[in-house]
Amino acid sequence: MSKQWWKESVVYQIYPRSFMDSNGDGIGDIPGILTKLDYLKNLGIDVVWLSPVYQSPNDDMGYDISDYEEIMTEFGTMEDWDTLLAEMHRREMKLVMDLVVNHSSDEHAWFMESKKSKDNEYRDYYIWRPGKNGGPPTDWKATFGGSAWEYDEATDEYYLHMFSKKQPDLNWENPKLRESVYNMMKFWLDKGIDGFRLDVINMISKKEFLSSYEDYKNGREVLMDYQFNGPKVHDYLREMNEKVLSQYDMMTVGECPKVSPDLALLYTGEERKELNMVFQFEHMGLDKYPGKPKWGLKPLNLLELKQNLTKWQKELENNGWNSLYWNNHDQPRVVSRFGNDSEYHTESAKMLATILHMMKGTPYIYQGEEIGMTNIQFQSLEEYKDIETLNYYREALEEGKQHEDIMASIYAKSRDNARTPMQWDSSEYAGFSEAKPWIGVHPNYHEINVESALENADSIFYHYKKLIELRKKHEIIVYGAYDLILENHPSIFAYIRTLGNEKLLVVNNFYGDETALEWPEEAGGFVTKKKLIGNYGEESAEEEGKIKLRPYESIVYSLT
Ligand code: TEU
Ligand code: CA
Repeated sequence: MSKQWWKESVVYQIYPRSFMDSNGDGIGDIPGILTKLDYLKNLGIDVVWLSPVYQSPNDDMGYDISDYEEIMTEFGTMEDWDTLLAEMHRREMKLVMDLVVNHSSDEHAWFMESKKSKDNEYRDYYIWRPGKNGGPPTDWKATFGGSAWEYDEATDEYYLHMFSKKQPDLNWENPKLRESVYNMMKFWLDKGIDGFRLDVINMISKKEFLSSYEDYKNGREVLMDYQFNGPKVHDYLREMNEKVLSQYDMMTVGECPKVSPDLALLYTGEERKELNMVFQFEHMGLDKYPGKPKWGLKPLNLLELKQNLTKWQKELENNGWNSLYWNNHDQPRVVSRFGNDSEYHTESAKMLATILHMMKGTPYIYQGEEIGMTNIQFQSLEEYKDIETLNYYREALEEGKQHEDIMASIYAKSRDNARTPMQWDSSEYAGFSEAKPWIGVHPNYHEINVESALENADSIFYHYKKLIELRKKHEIIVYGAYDLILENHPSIFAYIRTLGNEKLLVVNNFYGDETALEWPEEAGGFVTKKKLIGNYGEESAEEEGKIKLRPYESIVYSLT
């Protein structure tokens, strides 16, 4: 297993629209990000993953790109971007950009050409099919609802869009399209970026077009799988690696919904020469019903979470590399989702952070996670901006669901939970903007904000900062072996890290009831024991060989 800078890094994801507004239009922007680089440096961040900042009509908030080589006007200019990169590199921070090439915007020049005529030279940059029996080629559904096919009258054909109809899927079967993508990637890499996060990259190869759901629902394959891990995805990624990625000192993390560890190794095995890491979603699916949409609320079962995270730790232990995350711009806030954002807000946020950051892999922190930002409950649907949320509301209502039940699902799972403005201080609009922001600010910004976090030595911020410092100081955290202990304990998540003759014992009370455990024999035989980090100050949690854990208590011991 080779040592790499991206294995030893901590990544911070910025969702630019909601991070910092510098010019008083209520929308975050690149000059705003510039003013916060020292904040990120203070936290200990090595790499920033910047969600898309390219020209976009914002049908899907920038994940619908109309010009891959121009900065979105609302976010600033290319000069602003050049300054951001220079200022990041000056602080020895790296920049990873978001690569969204499963689809473009329907306002991209390629699509404007493609839809002009069947023999246009860009026609095959996208996936066009004639209709069938007076309807779409197949009865597939798009991720954001509705049919995955949009009819175009001018050429009497349908085009495929796995997301919104303003996000037509690119045709990766077309070598010209692939070359255009590779040239665009080189444009950004030659400007000096340090990597890419590749959006839904396991969808770029489509499995053969079967006539309808029936082919899939009748046992052939789970319906949604037709989108993922198609027959040529590895051919394309090996070609991308050979033509682009291998020519730069960079990192890649591919977003791969529905991958399992065995598939993840096909994307990230060092010998595969494809990607460095993937974002997998299995742990993000444990509070929904299997094979069903995320809106069905199933309580999290800690044993399932322990088993799933351990499976990923073990199966990628000697090859590939785990990405470690609880949050991103698509996921609800973890302190509300898996922790306790009321009476044990600080303790549970710190506990969740420790569970993740003491594991083997590259940790990703999503903006606001480091100060314990929480889910939001907008009182009116108009305050929600996310296309996925709004489409869900409408479809669920049409299916006869009750407003209250639909809102309960939206409160728990809407992507807008992650997209409320970053809370910098207790001034109006949380210091994010001088103007009313594009989306509502969480009313708890008076209590939860960066300024108060920086003034409080016991804040969640300083817990994250310390976790990052520990990762830099103790090689065992990056490269040590992981072994789950107490696997059947219903409320304790505990594991051991081992490197040479050093061990770490990581114990976490996942819930709000006091609990205790005998000192684990797997953590025996040590000469010295030192508490590296905890979330209840300094007083000892041990009594006669037992570790007593208070609500959400989390402790890491170093044993040598
Ligand atoms: O998300 C891919 C994806 O699977 C999403 O459907 C996500 O898992 C889901 O919304 C969770 O509820 C990527 C981007 O992260 C997302 O923001 C984009 O909307 C999507 O691709 C299309 O580009
Ligand atoms: Ca702005």
